[in-house]
Amino acid sequence: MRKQRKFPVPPRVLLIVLLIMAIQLALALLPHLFREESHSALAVAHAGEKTPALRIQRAWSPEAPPVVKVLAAYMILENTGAADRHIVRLSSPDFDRVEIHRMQAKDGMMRMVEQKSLLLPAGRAVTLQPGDLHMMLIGPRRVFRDGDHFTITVELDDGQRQSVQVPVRKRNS
Ligand SMILES: [Cu+2]
Repeated sequence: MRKQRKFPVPPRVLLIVLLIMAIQLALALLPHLFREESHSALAVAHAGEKTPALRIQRAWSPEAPPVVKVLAAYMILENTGAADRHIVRLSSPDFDRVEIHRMQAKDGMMRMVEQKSLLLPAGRAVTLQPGDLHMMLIGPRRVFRDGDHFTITVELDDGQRQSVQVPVRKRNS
């Protein structure tokens, strides 16, 4: 009679059974952990909807001749939240690219410098206006006339997104 016969189950089989049980336990727990994570992400998104930290006002874009392939947009961006935010991305279905530029004097010349990330201080308003900060709209996908609108989506560093309808107006109206 061999020694192993004394065990009701051979040790190797017992080990495999334990391993299967451990894997089953891990599989049962893992989706639960992921679910917890997605729940909290959802809560953040809802909180953001209820209290949007960004208020956009007085948006407009000066009408330009159809040959002009770069337009500008101006507006007031107010951060009504308690935390500083940055604009990290701009997009529009009506343009190839949207950037934020600042007019800066260099060597006696005014130049436009792209702002990769624009700070919106907590509780403050940042004004985009001619000769200063502005949105640069590159590659319009159609011609915009006085009275037309286009959409720009602003994305903040906390993931909050806000779209603004920008009316096109004659420059001196
Ligand atoms: Cu510019």
